[in-house]
Amino acid sequence: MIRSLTLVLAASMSFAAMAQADPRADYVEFCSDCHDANRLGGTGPALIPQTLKRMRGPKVEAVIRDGRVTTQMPGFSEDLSEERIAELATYLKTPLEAVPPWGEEQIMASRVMDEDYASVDAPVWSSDPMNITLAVETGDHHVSVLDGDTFEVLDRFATPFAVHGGPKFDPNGRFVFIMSRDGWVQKYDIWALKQVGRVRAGLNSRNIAMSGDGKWLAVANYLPNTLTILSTDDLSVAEVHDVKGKDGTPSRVSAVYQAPPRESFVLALKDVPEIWEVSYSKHPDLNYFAGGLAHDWKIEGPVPQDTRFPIRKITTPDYLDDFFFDQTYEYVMGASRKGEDGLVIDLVIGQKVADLELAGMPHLGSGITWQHGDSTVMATPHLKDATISVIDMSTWKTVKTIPTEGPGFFMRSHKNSKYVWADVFFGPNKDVMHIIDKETLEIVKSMRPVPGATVAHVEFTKDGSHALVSVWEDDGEVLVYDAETLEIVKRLPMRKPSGKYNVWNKITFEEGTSH
Ligand code: DHE
Repeated sequence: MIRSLTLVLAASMSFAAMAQADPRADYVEFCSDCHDANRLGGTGPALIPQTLKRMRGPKVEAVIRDGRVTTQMPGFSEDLSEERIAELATYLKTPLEAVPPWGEEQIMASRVMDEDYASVDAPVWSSDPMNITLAVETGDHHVSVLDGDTFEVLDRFATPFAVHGGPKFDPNGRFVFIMSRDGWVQKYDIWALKQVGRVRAGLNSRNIAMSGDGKWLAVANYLPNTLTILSTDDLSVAEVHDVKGKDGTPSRVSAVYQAPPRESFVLALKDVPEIWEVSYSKHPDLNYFAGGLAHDWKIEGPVPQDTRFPIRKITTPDYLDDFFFDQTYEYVMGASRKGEDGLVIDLVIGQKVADLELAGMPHLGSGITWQHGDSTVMATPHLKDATISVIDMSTWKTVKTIPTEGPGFFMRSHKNSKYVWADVFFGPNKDVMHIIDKETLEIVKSMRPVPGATVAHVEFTKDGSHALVSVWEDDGEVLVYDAETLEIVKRLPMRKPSGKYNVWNKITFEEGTSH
């Protein structure tokens, strides 16, 4: 009798424990209202490994337990035991069993154009339109619009959750497009200081690129494996390309860049050793091509005249995740996946033309160029190595390896400045900003403006007279430096400011800025 009672009790206890840790049921009960039944995001962000594995600061368990300050995410410590929280976190980090279709129909259904937006004939402010600078504040998902002369904040608007990569301006510098990791693209009118609309171009996206003519915005997606091309006018879908390598292997798109002289977008692919070039040239027989070569454009479908965006697929000797272009956009420098070296592809002939000595996982996307003696040099930080590589772009040889106080993320300069600014993003010296002399290629100063705080990413004003530096903390600030004396002249409090983007430097492809 006692034995059978014990068995019944044990069985019911283990049943209770199992019932307690049913993460799918917990997800439906506690998360799905805000994060969507499919975990793809609603008023809250998508809860999928692609997003969560990058989560810095508090771990997923801690956010479920305690919530997130300054957001609408509450804590669930009173509803869920530690065990259930841990199981729920594991469930959220599990890949989706199936990715729902996200093609033209779904993208168009997500589009919201603001009804209260009205176009204006001139800016509603009196600042220099070419010296406007945007500061992305990732702490509470806002962008501050700064007057680049007075550093007055003209507007502060909400962005989609978790903006990544540089916002892209149209060629007139009036409209700006901002992308979030959940694939939302926001269009904002700087003249009117108003959002124009939003559309979800992908489910998990990497970055965006603006066509040289300002008509198209390309969105690189991880989920699904697509490249979405939007009309910049009304955010409508122009085309969604399924991305599959020459042998049919589907691939995520690591990044998309614009190559204005070639009238094309260039894509870095994650899962196939190929570079893609997607033309937005309207030439009727597609014969126009900067290098005069059109024979290997792959036209999908039988009618070239109707194919707005023909694709050219170039096989590469290695997987290339990250790119840097020379000023002519003929040569693309790529970092190899192994992080041991790199190579140069000539886009005209579609062939590798040089190897690069680039150990330490270079972050080529933040590379910059400047004139050094008779040649142009390109400098890139490394994500895994406390060095900056300086490469001569005529010989592709590394002319200098500059030791730093830790691996860095971003670099910036300006043609009117004699210095390059390079952060130390990782490690104990993340509060250091190095100042490098562009002529001697030596570090001439290492600044620690806020000891212990991450100090990263620099942008210059239009004339290069001031440099804006992020104190990349929740209670952070943007420090405005006199770029000559290296003294702080103004401090602008901000919520975890990340990148800053000056209209003029971006639309003119200023040599000291990464594109
Ligand atoms: Fe970025 C730009 C890739 C992690 C902040 N980042 C870019 C670009 C690429 C890229 C390809 C250039 C796109 C553009 O601007 O159009 N970033 C990657 C990664 O592969 C990596 C290492 C890992 C990942 O999960 O994506 C990565 N990036 C980060 C971060 O952790 C950062 C520091 C914080 C964040 O917000 O996610 C970060 N990345 C940025 C910023 C830019 C950027 C601020 C724009 C720099 C600029 O000046 O243009």
